[in-house]
Amino acid sequence: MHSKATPTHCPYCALQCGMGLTSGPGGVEVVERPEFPVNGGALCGKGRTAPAVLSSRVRLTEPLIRSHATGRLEPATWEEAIGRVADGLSRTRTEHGPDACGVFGGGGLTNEKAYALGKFARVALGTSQIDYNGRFCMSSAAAAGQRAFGLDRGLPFPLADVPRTGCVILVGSNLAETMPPALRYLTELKENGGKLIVVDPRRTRTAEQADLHLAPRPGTDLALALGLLHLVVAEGRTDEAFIAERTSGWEEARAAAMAHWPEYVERISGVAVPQLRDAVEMFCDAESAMVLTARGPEQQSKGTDTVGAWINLCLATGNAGRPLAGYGCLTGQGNGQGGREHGQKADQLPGYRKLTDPAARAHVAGVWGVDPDSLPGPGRSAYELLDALGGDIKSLLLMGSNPVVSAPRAAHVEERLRSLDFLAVADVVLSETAQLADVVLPVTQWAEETGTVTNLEGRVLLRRQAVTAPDGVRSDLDVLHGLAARLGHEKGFPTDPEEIFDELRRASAGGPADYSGISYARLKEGNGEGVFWPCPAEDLAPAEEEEEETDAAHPGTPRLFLDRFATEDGLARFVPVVHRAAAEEADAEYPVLLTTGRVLAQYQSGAQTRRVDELNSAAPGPFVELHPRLAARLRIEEGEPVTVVSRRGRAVAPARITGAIRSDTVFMPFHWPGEGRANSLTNPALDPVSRMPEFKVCAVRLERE
Ligand SMILES: Nc1nc2c(c(=O)[nH]1)N[C@H]1C(S)=C(S)[C@@H](COP(=O)(O)OP(=O)(O)OC[C@H]3O[C@@H](n4cnc5c(=O)[nH]c(N)nc54)[C@H](O)[C@@H]3O)O[C@H]1N2
Ligand SMILES: Nc1nc2c(c(=O)[nH]1)N[C@H]1C(S)=C(S)[C@@H](COP(=O)(O)OP(=O)(O)OC[C@H]3O[C@@H](n4cnc5c(=O)[nH]c(N)nc54)[C@H](O)[C@@H]3O)O[C@H]1N2
Ligand code: SF4
Ligand SMILES: [Mo]
Repeated sequence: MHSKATPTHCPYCALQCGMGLTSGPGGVEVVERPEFPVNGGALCGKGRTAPAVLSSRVRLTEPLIRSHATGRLEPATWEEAIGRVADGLSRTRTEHGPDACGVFGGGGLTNEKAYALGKFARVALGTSQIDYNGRFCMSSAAAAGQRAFGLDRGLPFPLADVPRTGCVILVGSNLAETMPPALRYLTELKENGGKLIVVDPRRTRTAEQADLHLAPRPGTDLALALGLLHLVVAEGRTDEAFIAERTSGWEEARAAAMAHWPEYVERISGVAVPQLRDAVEMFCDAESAMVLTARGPEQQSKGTDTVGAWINLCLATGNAGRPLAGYGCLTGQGNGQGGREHGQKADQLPGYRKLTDPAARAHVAGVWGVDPDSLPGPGRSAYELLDALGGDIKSLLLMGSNPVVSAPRAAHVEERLRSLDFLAVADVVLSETAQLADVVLPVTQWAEETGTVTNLEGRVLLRRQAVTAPDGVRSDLDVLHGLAARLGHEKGFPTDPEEIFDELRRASAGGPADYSGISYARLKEGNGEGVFWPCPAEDLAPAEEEEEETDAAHPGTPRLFLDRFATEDGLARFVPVVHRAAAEEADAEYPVLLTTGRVLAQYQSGAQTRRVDELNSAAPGPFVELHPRLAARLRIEEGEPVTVVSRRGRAVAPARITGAIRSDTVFMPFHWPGEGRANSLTNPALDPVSRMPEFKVCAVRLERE
């Protein structure tokens, strides 16, 4: 790497690619950081162009307050803005009680911010009503991982293990577009003679790499996984020794799977029986194998059971709890992993502790210096919280999300946001959600501040400040500090990220996601390759002893479950699951299935990437991807605007006709607001366990403009 460059990490996805930043006359430049192991210097176009969003031309540089006189957002001082937010929240609290204040966070926030936000909600506001956008992301995989293994860490092994296994089933991940530098792990897998199976209703750039591509109807992965398990049993390819020694609950799970005959699964999923057999053969012939899931199977109203079925397949074949084998989830957002561990989730305290566990409450309350009984109980999940705005939630503080674009049934969510007594949004840019706010707080972003993030492997990384923020912006930590002070909490909300991290270490000590042995000093060591949690400290008592700690320190845990699973008895739990239909199926009125997802050059709600010229040229707007047969039947031509109608609303976007999608399904990316907003259509049907909305399947009809 360039000697003057600061080593840091990309602002966007969970791969958290290492990059270097230099500041020169031409502005901030990205240089390669080949020594960082996860991406080895490679970056996608989003990461390469990320400095464009640092520019004052596209971002917020002063607080805004909605004027009573004009109804418009007008520039204000920080003093006024923080005062207005504190007043808005306190008024709600006085008039309607603390639970009338809502807080909504994001999986892109650093560990320090996520921790401070959770503490702010529970201690400074005293509200139970906090959740975050990660609920829309990997919550089903997290719930299934907890249920089966007793612990949720997206990948229980480093990505570097992937090329060394024998077979990978990649379910509903388009990582060639969503984590391009990670594609090299699959390329190496194939070079090493390993097999790749991709399960996706579309023949994506990722699916093109596969030895076998299974293209199920959206929403039928549960049947598919059960059908594969049925065949594994029928063909005598279970690993009985592993099942006996390392698992519990097999008889019930086996019986449930046996009801899923291959022919029945073919009828439900559209995947032909010979393909099911080929998949089982590839998977079972391999000495070791992995199943990796992403949003395809997870963002369903049965996502938890679906991931559970894929885990059962791993367990039944002995592909878990040993090297180069296992189930993993490819988490999505920059701090998607850490963001779900430290307390911005409705039911959770730092260190992945449960809010309902008396011992956890006592421990964290001790660190926070409050009475355990003063901590509220669990609140609502993300969609339920958004749906309650204007009902019993009257004010909302939102940090790190843009639900006007990204929430399911977005027109309804937008209407709920508008119905609030008071909305405050902290953001880098004037997002579609910030545009609705009473107060907008302009904050610093990635390269302008230091903080830790935990990537999809469970690797805790230090993302360092590399440039100075423009005048007029403050960090999210400053915002929380200022608000807490006005709400009567002068202490407990420091602005220095390292100070917060040291508190987080203590709060997480002894919990499932134990960070107590990790320090900023340690994260700076070597190539900055980070430390995998859990990483307990031998003795954390004097928190300042980091320097000397290094020698005897716990090495961190790159690979989980090798000796035992994290359940009470150490055994992995099979869960008996059976197929069920999507919340909405195609019918005469809405005969086509809609699925949604991403394109390479845009990120999420697009709030950041839609402000980068190069990315807009590559991906200028929404589209409706449909098969030539469907297009011919409806007489839709390439590029022609198509109206897509669901029970929630309508959206219009140009047709993109391709043989790479099933003919009963259309696909829309969700990165844009306005008339092409995919989330005007999506179904907020929730998974009963994870409360994940069904982004990946709903019923629609297409109309020509
Ligand atoms: N370019 C880009 N990269 C990103 C992001 C981004 O917005 N843009 N976001 C980041 C985040 S937060 C996340 S969560 C990840 C998401 O990463 P991915 O999960 O890879 O992304 P998606 O495009 O949402 O969905 C993946 C695939 O699921 C398929 N799919 C749809 N329905 C089904 C189904 O019913 N079953 C199966 N098996 N597959 C289905 C879609 O066709 C799609 O190809 O990406 C991260 N990286
Ligand atoms: N139809 C459909 N909808 C989906 C999905 C799908 O597949 N299909 N996927 C879902 C998934 S997986 C996800 S993760 C969500 C994501 O959807 P969103 O939650 O909307 O995600 P972002 O667009 O990343 O929003 C982050 C916001 O925070 C701002 N921001 C960035 N950094 C900071 C910071 O440090 N502090 C503060 N205060 N703000 C910051 C950004 O500018 C942006 O406005 O979308 C979900 N919605
Ligand atoms: S793959 Fe993800 S982390 Fe890497 S450069 Fe692209 S957006 Fe950034
Ligand atoms: Mo996500």
